Amino acid sequence: MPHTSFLGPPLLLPPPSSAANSRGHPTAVKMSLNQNPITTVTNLLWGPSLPPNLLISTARSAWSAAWHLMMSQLAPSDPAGSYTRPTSQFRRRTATVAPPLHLHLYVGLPCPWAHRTLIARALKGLEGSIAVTIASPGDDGSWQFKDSAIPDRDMVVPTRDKANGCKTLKQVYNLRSGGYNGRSTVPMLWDVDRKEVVCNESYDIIELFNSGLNERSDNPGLDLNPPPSLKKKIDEWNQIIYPNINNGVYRCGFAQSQEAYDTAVNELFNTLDMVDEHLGSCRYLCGDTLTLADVCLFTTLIRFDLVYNVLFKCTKKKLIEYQNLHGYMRDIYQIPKVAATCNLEAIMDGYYKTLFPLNPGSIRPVIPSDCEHEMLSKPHNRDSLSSLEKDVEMLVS
Ligand SMILES: N[C@@H](CCC(=O)N[C@@H](CS)C(=O)NCC(=O)O)C(=O)O
Repeated sequence: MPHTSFLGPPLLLPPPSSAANSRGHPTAVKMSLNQNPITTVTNLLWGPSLPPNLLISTARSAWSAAWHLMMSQLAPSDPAGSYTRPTSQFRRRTATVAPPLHLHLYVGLPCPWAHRTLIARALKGLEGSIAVTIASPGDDGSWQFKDSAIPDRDMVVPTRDKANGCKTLKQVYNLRSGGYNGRSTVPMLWDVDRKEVVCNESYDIIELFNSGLNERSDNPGLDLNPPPSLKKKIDEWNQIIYPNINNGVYRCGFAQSQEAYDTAVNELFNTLDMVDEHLGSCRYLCGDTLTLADVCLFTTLIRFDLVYNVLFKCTKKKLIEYQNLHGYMRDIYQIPKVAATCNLEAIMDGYYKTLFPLNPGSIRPVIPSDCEHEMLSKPHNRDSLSSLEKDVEMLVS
């Protein structure tokens, strides 16, 4: 009895009128089994009278084994089943080395890490000096390039590879001298002249965009990482938010054991509760000034009710139930140029249609009403929490 949700009612529940055949198995089961390719095979192997429970337990074991195999490739885990994110291979920790002259940014719209770089690029006014190629998720989850069918002037949309003319991101990584065997992830910052990966770690890239390219920036006065006292606060927030929220939602969604999920989900919601309370008296995480820590938190929040709440089982609360966090998210969404970096449709498609082990039917749910642009554009009334107006003016300039 207990497996009714796995293969669905036609296989499992004979209609009340079904009669038993000569061997005592319900004839209705045999008829509905014949409509299903799996059961056609089982009929051939074992005859029409295979007990449904055996079919179900076989399918369940096979799916479970396949699921663990697919998950181990999608999301490496430790022996306890907790997701362990692979480290980025190309870091750029030092701002003392002069950045290459011609930089090109590769991103994908569903990716929260890549989204950070699009926001920092927009706020710093680097669009004119750093071109961007927007990859699309392929069926196998790897990044590919194709122009969007529907060009949208107000919104970032997928593009062909504008720097190298490649078909896939893997091909771009392989253009570097020495090739590449690691994961081809976005964001990736590319040195156009040397044909080399500069960096594929989002935080390093946003730090560089913030302070390393001011002579090429249209908004050099904006500092999202101001020293000295705020830098310490920013680091402190990042150390709380990265493991528990940014990566925390992935630790929920990619957990491969109940214990791993329970730990991740508790840490996620305890941290959200704490940040929500903090934002009741502060406009941004570090006070009146928008910082890199806010950019990093925002890209997870904007995906929360859209994707993580359902697909990653972050179900204890929806973000809309957090009054301060939701207002804070709307506040950042409404900063000029930020909304154009949030392609909500592409975000939903990217998660629901490509994370096969989590959503094998690839059905994309309807957009939740609290995530629509109209809702995100509603007044946030958080200006009153801000004692300094100058930073906000700087963002709008
Ligand atoms: N630590 C990296 C994480 C980047 C990352 O995981 N990107 C994902 C998309 S959200 C990716 O490109 N995955 C492709 C793969 O693993 O093959 C960062 O923050 O930049």
